[in-house]
Amino acid sequence: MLNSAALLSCFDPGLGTIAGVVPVKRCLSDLRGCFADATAYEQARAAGNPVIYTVAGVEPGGGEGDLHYGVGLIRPGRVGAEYFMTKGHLHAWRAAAEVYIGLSGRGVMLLEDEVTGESRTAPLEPHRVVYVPGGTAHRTMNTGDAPLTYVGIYPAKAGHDYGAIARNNFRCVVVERDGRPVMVERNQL
Ligand code: PAN
Ligand code: ZN
Repeated sequence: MLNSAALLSCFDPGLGTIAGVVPVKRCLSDLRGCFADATAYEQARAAGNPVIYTVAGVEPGGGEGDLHYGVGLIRPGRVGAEYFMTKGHLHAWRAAAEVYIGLSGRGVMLLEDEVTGESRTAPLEPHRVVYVPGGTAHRTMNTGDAPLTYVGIYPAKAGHDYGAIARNNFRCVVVERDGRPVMVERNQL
C-alpha cells in the first residue's frame, strides 16, 4: 500500500528541516577526536558545547530496494583552522553509494577511498551533486559563513559505520588558509 507520509516530505532548504521530522543534533562534544588540532578543540569545549550540525532523516522502509534520505544543516564556524564538520562515516554495507545535493550555503566534502587511502574534496553547494561511491569514507564541512544545508540519499540497507573513523580518522583535514579551504595531510598540520 502507498503510504502518503513516506511518499512526500516537505523540507526547508534554509533551515535544513523536514516538516514533522525531529532532527538528530550533534554538538561539539560529539566530535571529540575529529579535529586534528586537539588544543583548539579543548579551548572551544571550554567555551561551550554548541550544536555543530543537525540531520533530519526519513526512513520509509528497510527493504532491499528502498532508499533513505536526510537533510543536514552544518553551522558555520571553525575549531582552530578546521571548519565545523560532520563526524563522517563509511557505510556498513560498503558497496552502498550516496548522492549529496547542495541546498544552501557553501561547503566541501572530504572523500577517502577506504582501500587506497586516496583522498579528495568536492564542493557541496546549490546546483551541485556529489556522488559518493561505495567504499568511500565521507565527511562534510561548512566552509562558508552561513549555514550549509544539503540532502543525502542512500540505500536503506547502507547502515552507518562510525567505528572505523573513530579508530583511524580521515588521513586528511580541510583547513582555512588565506580565506580558502585547503586539504592537507593530518600528520602534516
Ligand atoms: C548523511 C550523514 C549526515 C551526517 O545523511 O549522515 O551528513 O553525517 P554523519 O552521519 O557522519 O554524522 C549520510 O551520509 N548518510 O549516509
Ligand atoms: Zn553516508
